[in-house]
Amino acid sequence: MFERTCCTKDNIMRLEDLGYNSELEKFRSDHNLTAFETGRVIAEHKERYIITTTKGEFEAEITGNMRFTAKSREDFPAVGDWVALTTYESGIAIIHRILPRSSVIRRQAVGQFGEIQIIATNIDCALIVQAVDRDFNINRLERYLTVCNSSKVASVIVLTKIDLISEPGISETIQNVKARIKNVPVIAISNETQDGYEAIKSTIEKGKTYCMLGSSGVGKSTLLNNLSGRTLMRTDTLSQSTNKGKHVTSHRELITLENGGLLIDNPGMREVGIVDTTSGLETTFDMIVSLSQNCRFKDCSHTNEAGCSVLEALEKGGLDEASYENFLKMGREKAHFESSVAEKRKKEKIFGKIIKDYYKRDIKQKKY
Ligand SMILES: Nc1nc2c(ncn2[C@@H]2O[C@H](COP(=O)(O)OP(=O)(O)OP(=O)(O)O)[C@@H](O)[C@H]2O)c(=O)[nH]1
Ligand SMILES: [Mg+2]
Ligand SMILES: [Zn+2]
Repeated sequence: MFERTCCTKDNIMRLEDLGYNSELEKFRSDHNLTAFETGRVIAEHKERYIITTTKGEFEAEITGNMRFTAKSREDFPAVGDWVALTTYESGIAIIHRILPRSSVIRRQAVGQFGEIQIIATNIDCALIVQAVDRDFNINRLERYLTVCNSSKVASVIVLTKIDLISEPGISETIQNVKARIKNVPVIAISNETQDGYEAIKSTIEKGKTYCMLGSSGVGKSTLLNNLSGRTLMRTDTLSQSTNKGKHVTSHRELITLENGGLLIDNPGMREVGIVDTTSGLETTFDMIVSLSQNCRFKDCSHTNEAGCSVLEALEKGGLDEASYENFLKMGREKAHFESSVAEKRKKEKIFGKIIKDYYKRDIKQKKY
C-alpha cells in the first residue's frame, strides 16, 4: 500500500513539534474529546490515513458513522488535519473526529465539475513552486496565488532551476513576476547548486506548516529531500522527457524538516481549477479591484462598458494585458463553478424530496 520512506516508530514527536496549539487543545477539552488521543494526518491513500501521535505512527480508518454522515469530501480527513483517534497495539487506529481546520487549500476535482478536492489543511504558508525553464508561466502563478488567497493562506513564490539560465535571465524573470504580482515574496533557487537556499531556510519556521504547490517535475521533492537532510521522496526526470505527464510523487505527505518546519509534498498538478467562494480573485487582482471602484456602472463587467476604469487603464498601459485576460478567464471559471454547485444542490434537493416522499408514502401504506 504506502510507499513509506519516512517517520518510523522511532521517530516519535511532541504534538507541539507537529504544529499543535492551544486553540486545538481548548476545542478538545470543550468537546469531551480528551478520552481520545490526538494525532496529525501525514499521509493519505484511498481513505486510509497515516497518523502521527506521541506514541508513533498509526494506519487509520474513519468510523462507520463518520463515513455514513459525510456529505462531501470536506467531511473526510485530509493531509494536515488534526484528528481525535483511538489507537491499538497492532499499529491500527480509528479516527473519530476531525478537529477544526485553520485553513483548507482546495481546487476543483479534475474531471468532476462542481466537486472540490482538498489539497491540504492547516497550512500556514504555501510555497508556489515553478521552474524558470519551460514550466515558467505567470498566468499559472496567478492561478495558484488565487487558490491560496481563497483559503486565506499566505504564499511565497519559489522559482527553481535557476542553474539552467543566465544571471541576467534570472533577474529578468524575477522582475517580470514582480511587475505582475505585488506583495508576494519571490525566492529564486537551484536545487543543484543550492543557491537561494538560505532565503528558503529563513522563510520556513519551526512548528509552522508549509505546502508545496506546482506542476510535475519542477523540483518540489528534490527541495524537500534537501531541506530534510534525508532522501524521503523519490525524484525523477521521467516526467520531463520520455514519460511526459507522469507524476513522480504519487501521494501527499507531511514531513518534518531539519529546522523543525513541517512541509507537505504534493504530486504535481496539471489542472488547478478555481473554486473561489470567497475573495481570492479580488485579493490576487487587487489592482483591478481598486480601478473598478471608479467604473461608471456598479455591476461593470470590465469588458465593453463605457466609463470603465479598468478598460481605460488597459488602453493607457497602466494595467498588464495578460494579467487582465487571466483575471477575466478565472472569473468566468469561478462563475461556472458556482453555477454548477448551485445546479448540483438543486438536483440533490429534488432527489432528497423524492426519497422523503417515498418514505412518507411507505409509512402511510403500512398504516392502512
Ligand atoms: N537543473 C536542475 N534540475 C532540478 C532542479 N530541481 C529539480 N531538478 C530535477 O528535476 C527533476 C524533477 O524533480 P522532482 O523533485 O522529482 O520534481 P517534483 O516537482 O517533485 O515532480 P512531481 O513529483 O512529479 O510533482 C529531477 O530530475 C531533479 O533532479 C534544479 O533546481 N535544477
Ligand atoms: Mg515530487
Ligand atoms: Zn469596469
